[in-house]
Amino acid sequence: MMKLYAIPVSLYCAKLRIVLRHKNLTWEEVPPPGGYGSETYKDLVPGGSLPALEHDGQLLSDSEAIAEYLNELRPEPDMLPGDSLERARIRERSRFHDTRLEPALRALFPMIGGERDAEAVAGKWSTLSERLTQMETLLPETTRCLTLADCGLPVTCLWIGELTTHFRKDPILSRRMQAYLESLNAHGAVSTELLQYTPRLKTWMASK
Ligand SMILES: N[C@@H](CCC(=O)N[C@@H](CS)C(=O)NCC(=O)O)C(=O)O
Repeated sequence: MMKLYAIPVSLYCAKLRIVLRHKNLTWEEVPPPGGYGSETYKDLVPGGSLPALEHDGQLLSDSEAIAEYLNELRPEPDMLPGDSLERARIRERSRFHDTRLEPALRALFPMIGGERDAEAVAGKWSTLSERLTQMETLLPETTRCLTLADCGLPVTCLWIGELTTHFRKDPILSRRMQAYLESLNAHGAVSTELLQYTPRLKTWMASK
């Protein structure tokens, strides 16, 4: 059986659980040996990042590489459909999420709980809001099916909603984005993940 090295609250691990469920694959989820950031885990995954996937004696890291691997391993339902341009658009959107939007959200994590530098939060919040607007321009008009680009966004936006309350900000998820998220939530793989992830996020926030 496939082994997914993951921690419950990791956004990129949540992204892969959505792919795995949508593909109807079974997997065993285990914490990184020796703990998050440990040398023992780095012996397995030199970069030390989560998630990583062990399959057929091979170890793969990076959620995007793993997601594309799973899509080829189990071709149906195809999560990277269409002609070359459509597939490039899906990759473009997915990478924008991973390299621009999610890091802008992550930049706020050190500011959760404790003493708050309002000016620093405002700066990071404004960058996040800008990234979200940019992400919106990449969304397709219609959602024919769940694609690889749709698996990171739901949990990232769940975090954005949570941090909106935490930092007492005005909502930044536009109507268009909310409607898009609703259409994603119609997929069982997404709604199941959100259902299971939400209490983990609340517990993590409460611990800060
Ligand atoms: N681009 C990577 C990013 C993964 C990532 O940043 N994971 C976090 C946990 S959510 C992590 O492992 N951070 C610690 C590190 O990179 O050393 C991916 O998609 O897998």
